[in-house]
Amino acid sequence: MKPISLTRFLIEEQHRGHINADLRLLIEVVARACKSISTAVGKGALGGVLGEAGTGNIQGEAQKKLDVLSNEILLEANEWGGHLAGLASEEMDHSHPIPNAYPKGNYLLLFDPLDGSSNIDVNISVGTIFSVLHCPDGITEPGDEHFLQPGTAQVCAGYTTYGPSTMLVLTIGRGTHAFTLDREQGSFMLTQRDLRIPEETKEFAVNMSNQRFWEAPMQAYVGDLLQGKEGPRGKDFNMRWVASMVADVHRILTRGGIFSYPLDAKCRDKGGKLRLMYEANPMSFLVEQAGGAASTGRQRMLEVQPSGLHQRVPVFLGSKREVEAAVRYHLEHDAGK
Ligand code: FBP
Repeated sequence: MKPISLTRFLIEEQHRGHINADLRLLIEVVARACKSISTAVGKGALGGVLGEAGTGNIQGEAQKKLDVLSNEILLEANEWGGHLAGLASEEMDHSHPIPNAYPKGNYLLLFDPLDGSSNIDVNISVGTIFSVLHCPDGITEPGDEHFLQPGTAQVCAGYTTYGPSTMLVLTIGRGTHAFTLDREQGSFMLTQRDLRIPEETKEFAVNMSNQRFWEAPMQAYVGDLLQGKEGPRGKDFNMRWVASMVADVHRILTRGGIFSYPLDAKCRDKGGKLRLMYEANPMSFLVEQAGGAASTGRQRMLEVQPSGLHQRVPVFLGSKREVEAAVRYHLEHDAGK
């Protein structure tokens, strides 16, 4: 059967009453912005978009030119459409209310405009991650505090990965679906409906160079993985680490595995490395909708009550049984077992 377009997929979901016209339009606008980012990324050095921008963000990170360009593309595309009350981005200190010149809507959009920044200049897959929330009733000028809703409040989440092909992976709370960009037609086409993550896995993804900084339960968990079938886990595990969360999570949504960025002595004072609102929460919604699990190591990720727009958290997500195993090591350690 010929794949259907993202537009048709969303219109059919609207006809079934699963989304309204505003959310459908919002998703279409984000997808269109990602097509522009895909074009810019694809040009690489020929487009003059590689390298540092010479500016920094609130995370204290040096911004890449593509971080800034992707942020501008998403801002410009989403400001005037009339379906948003406000936006928030990894690259902006505070939330961005919709200018009064434009009509306002009932949704809030959060995004990491260019995930995997350390891989931009070396031509490895990067991506865009986004999350959609309702704007609280009666609020027309949302501030940062109105975005601080738990992951369970998300009405939509997705990411676009800019790799050998450009793919958009999306959930509106009814499964997780993958679309591939048909560059000739300029349309995202549905290529995998209802992705399912295998519950068991033999593949883990973590930055092993941080091992000496990990907590004891994480040391024990990975130590047992590395012992393979001679060890307490009774099976051999393979390791992968792309250092672009979108690419590592896409592999897991496609063939299973566990992704983790645990708490370690280097990022303890910040609460973790990865950001809750526009990295961990959208990825956790996508993973759970594909039959996987997502945790901080001690709590279901989607139930974390946010306290800040750029809050960081430890992340464990992927194959259900494996995430449960990693959590068990942490909870048993905390219980002094
Ligand atoms: P940003 O690039 O958006 O800042 O994201 C952080 C990130 O690059 C993730 O995509 C990735 O999983 C992780 O950091 C890589 O961390 P490390 O450099 O420690 O391997």
